[in-house]
Amino acid sequence: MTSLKDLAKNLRGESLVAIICHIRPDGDALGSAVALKNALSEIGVTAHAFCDDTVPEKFDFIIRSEDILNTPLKENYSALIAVDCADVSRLGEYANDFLSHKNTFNIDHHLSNNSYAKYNYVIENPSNALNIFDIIKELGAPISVKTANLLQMGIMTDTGNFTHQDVGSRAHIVTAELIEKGANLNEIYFNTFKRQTKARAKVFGIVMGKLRYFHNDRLCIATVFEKDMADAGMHPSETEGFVDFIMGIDGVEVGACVMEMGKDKYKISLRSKGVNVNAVASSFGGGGHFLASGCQINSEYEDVIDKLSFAVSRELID
Ligand SMILES: [Mn+2]
Repeated sequence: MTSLKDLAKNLRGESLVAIICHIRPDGDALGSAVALKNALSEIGVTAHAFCDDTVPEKFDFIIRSEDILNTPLKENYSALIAVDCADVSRLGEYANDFLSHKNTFNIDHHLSNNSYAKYNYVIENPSNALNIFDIIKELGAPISVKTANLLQMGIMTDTGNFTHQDVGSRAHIVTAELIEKGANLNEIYFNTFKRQTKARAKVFGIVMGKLRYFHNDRLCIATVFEKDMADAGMHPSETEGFVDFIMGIDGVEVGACVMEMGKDKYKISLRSKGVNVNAVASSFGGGGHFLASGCQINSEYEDVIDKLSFAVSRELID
């Protein structure tokens, strides 16, 4: 692996670079890419940032259309830099550009990263923005208010606003410094965690008013019907967070959000406090992680609920 010193030295020697973040970009991917772009520009390295996807609307308080491009790489870049990508396929259409370029950098924080670049700087951290912070420091580039906010957004979104189990003191120490540089935690939290459309608020009320409980409340199922989404004008992607909400209910060990995706087609998101929901999802051809997974069941609604309830009951430990 490349040391922080060598990485900074190499970056400083570049003239025109392209920074690429992953598809389905989150706050850490966007914050890492644009913060590094700004910092490199400050020390005379021209940088452009790319993503092979559209930037979700909720980031429009900080990410402008010129910050992240979604165009083919036309210029003759001296280096390509992947940020927040555990695997080269996460670059989407840019993966081929990356693999055929001779001078590539991989800056990431995922344990599963498979070192796919010429220079790999992979440090396990709760957020890649913490790695970008170290690199900016090593480059000796100034941290503007905007850069401070971008890095702070990466830290807050990847740590679940400092609540994930892997969050140590470092995220807080760096945050203290970013606050001194002008980071506005209140604005970032509001835009990335709280803000929602009126349509989502409406559907949320309908869904939470009709929760179903099974096995002495240990399983709670929320159902989002197509008609409710259509009536309110809510996009299906806005159901993100529904299943997390029900995990806060007393007694609930497994939460399921059942989303209607067409006639007799249901997409299911599962969360758990200790029960193996990967096994539940796998029994329907899906999968994921032990405590968070997903699957699809194609059947009539009540049959879907029966099948799901039975599959969960097999994993519940007394
Ligand atoms: Mn990340």
